[in-house]
Amino acid sequence: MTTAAVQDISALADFGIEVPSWAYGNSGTRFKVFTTPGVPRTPFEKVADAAEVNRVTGAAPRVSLHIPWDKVDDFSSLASFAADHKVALGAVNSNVFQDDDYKLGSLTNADKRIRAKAVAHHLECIDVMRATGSKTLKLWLPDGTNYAGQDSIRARQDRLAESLQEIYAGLDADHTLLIEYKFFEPFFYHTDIPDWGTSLLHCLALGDQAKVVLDTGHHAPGTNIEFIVAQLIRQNKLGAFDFNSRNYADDDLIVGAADPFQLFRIMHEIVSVGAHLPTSGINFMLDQCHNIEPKIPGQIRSIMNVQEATAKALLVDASALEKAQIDGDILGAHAVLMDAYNTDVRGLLADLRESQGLDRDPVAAFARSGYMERVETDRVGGQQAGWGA
Ligand code: PSV
Ligand code: MN
Repeated sequence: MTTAAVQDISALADFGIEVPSWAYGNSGTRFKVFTTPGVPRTPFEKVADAAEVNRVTGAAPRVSLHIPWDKVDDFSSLASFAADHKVALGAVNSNVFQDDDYKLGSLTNADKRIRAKAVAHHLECIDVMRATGSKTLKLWLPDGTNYAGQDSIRARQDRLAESLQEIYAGLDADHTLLIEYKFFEPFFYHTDIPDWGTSLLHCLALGDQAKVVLDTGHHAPGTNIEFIVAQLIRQNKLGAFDFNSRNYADDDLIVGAADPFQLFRIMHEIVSVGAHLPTSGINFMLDQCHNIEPKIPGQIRSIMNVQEATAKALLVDASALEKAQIDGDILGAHAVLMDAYNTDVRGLLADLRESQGLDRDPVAAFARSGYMERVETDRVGGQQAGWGA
């Protein structure tokens, strides 16, 4: 069993999780996007909602933006609005998946004009970073083909490498380029960055400022994600997480909902090398949508799920585990992990929150605040934000 000596989860006080602006807008599937009273109509209102999540959890200090969904006339005023609400603007996500020009690809397109347009979009995102103070550009490449022979897989990799170099050359010295991967969708025969290996190869070719972002929903069923985490950390190439849950495909459900044990195993790899500490530079982000559940409470629950998995990982008795591993004590080693996983950490986390001057129960604190009732009354008229706007 875990002992009092190792029940120290205080490192969580400095563990921040970045939230996505798009989680607060309406979302759905290709079958239906449901509307919800009180949903933000502007990037400012999205930031205000995200700030509520930080207010009650004390653990969501930044908001990721998606361009052009979060385009505003004056990004520095969005940054000051965020600061007034005690949050900062985080990673800037590019978007090359909603323009007719990109039907046959963006950074990989055979047409030089379209490639240049996709590169220019990323340079525009870098300008947004300069205006908002963000240090991170995040690129998910939707490019791929639907039919064998449709385009040359090799030529597309060459064009991608060239386009990425142009984007990388536009970064400032303190910027990071995060390259995400996803095994399928929106195309179904081949994807140009389908896996962590391809992402890593491009990052290695680019240089130190390029790192891999691991979206937990972007793997085939049964993939051992914690293995990928360990590999990328060994190479100092794990730049960030997009946390969410998947049951079937890229479901974007609440992190830790589908498989809390997997989340614990991932956080164990992180904690075992101290990568949960701010010095690691790894950006722990959510990339989720809340199609049917209330959005702000959905985000609060997500933060709490990551905190619970991380707290359990912090409770792993590292020396007992190492001894059992070296001794070849298979069941003993496994038991050390399971003891930590099976510990109820909710009381410890509530104590930690109290010591930070927060409510012990962020969900109840938000419900009591009256914020939701207020925005439902105030936010009438205008166009509600949605995934894609
Ligand atoms: C793609 O599925 C992705 O994971 C990328 O991070 C996008 O930018 C994001 O989802 C949009 O929700
Ligand atoms: Mn993602």
